[in-house]
Amino acid sequence: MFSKAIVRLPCKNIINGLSSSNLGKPDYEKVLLQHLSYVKALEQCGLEVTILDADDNFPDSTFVEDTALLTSEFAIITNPGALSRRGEKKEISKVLKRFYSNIEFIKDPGNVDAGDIMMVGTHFYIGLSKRTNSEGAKQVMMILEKFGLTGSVVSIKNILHLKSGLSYLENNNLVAINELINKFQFAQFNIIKVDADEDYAANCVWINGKVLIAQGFPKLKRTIESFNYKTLEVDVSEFRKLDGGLSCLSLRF
Ligand code: CIR
Repeated sequence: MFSKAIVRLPCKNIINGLSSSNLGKPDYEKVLLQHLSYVKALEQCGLEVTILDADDNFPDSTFVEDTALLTSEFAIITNPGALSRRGEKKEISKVLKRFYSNIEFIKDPGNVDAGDIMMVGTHFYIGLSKRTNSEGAKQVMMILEKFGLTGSVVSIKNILHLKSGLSYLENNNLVAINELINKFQFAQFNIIKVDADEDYAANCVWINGKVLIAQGFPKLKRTIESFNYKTLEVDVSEFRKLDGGLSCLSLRF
């Protein structure tokens, strides 16, 4: 169960955020409204949400998930793979000092975006992506082991982060896109397959028994509900323009 979340208000400069999509630039007014609805949805799941100020120095800083991995006992500040996002780690470490006494750091030449890390109980799957390299994953695994947890790596190809194509909904249920369904690492899970035309919605978020899902993906929504989850739809179309999804917008702990 989670009790808290941290989000960062989107800055005006978000329109210059990194993107590999051809969906155009986000509309800042809509960005703010969608972010507000997102925070409300987190609160509906019972989380106490800390809202950080917008930071125009870092266009992608609202995608706060990438900057840290949070567990019940300790936090790992990552070393984001994109140069323009490196400075975000300093900002988030100041904030996490309020919540954690055990804080670890990923160091060069290791790179990690925590959007590449999926928690399943005491095990953490780490995606090797354009943003997370083997050295970064190795450092994460060493830290996890120090605290009695485990990690393993999964290579990904056509998505930005591991969790762009994968979400763990507890109870052994794993939502996954086609690229990931046959990975041996996930053979033990009950796979909820996402149709290719709804791939974007694979990034959904389990919070205390409810599942946040991107608005506009009825097939996956119905399937998830057939597993007895209550879903909460949130419109994140403006964040999608920057390859961002629901999980990227918060740190939950
Ligand atoms: C980036 O490219 O870093 C941002 N525009 C999107 C980050 C999305 N984060 C995530 O999937 N965890």
